[in-house]
Amino acid sequence: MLLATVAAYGQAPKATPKAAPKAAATAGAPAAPSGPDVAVLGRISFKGQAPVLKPIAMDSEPTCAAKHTGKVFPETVVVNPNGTLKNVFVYVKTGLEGKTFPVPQTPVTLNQLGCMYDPHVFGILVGQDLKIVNSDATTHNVHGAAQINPDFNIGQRQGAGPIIRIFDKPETTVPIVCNQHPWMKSVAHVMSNPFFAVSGADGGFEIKNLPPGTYTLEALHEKYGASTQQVTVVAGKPVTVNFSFSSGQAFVPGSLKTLATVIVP
Ligand SMILES: [Cu+2]
Repeated sequence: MLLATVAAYGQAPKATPKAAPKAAATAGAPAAPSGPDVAVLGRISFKGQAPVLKPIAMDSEPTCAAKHTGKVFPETVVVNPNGTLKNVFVYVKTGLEGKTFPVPQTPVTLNQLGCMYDPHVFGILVGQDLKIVNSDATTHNVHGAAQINPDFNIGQRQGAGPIIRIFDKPETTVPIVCNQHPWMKSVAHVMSNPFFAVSGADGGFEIKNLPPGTYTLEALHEKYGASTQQVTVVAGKPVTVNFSFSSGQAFVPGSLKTLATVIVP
């Protein structure tokens, strides 16, 4: 042992490669975790031609139009400047069966501002309050077009207090639309676990505090459908999982595509 150590010290020191300059975030560059609690991180790349979306005609609601400085586009497909896809919902689909998680006391807020929903895509736990706020000088009609949970359809006048809704069962891709303004759309994903994230303006996502184990992750996009990957999380070491969606791919409903990759723990 001692000899080996001496021999090792006797070797000529290897040249240390120069640190590469930090590159701007691109779809191909590895993502770096933002903190020690990040368990899974990655980026959603987008291949192909981004669809050309028409600006929303908001003339019928001048008070909403006045809240925007430029043209407003639908958020159905948002391709970021670095070639990644925004608003992709990534969550742990399998691997946590039988486990329960505390419901956050803080609500998820869905704001109606300038006749747009903010956020456009969000996750919420079963039993958690969804607080729907009207910040506009007009009446909205909040229609949660759920299939598994009860459908709801509630008018909300200017200045009215928040509407609180609670989802009873897990359900992905619940469209929330406004019957007054047909361009308004948000997508809710009702979860039984808190391990989810939405890709942002750089296409990145982070799932924090996921315990070690093997899981199926699913990435959901409202136009391009579902994509799944298996991931094994090891304590103290973030694992990178990148997804890719393509402009040419047909919509693949999550329930069909993911059947083959279900992991029984
Ligand atoms: Cu509305």
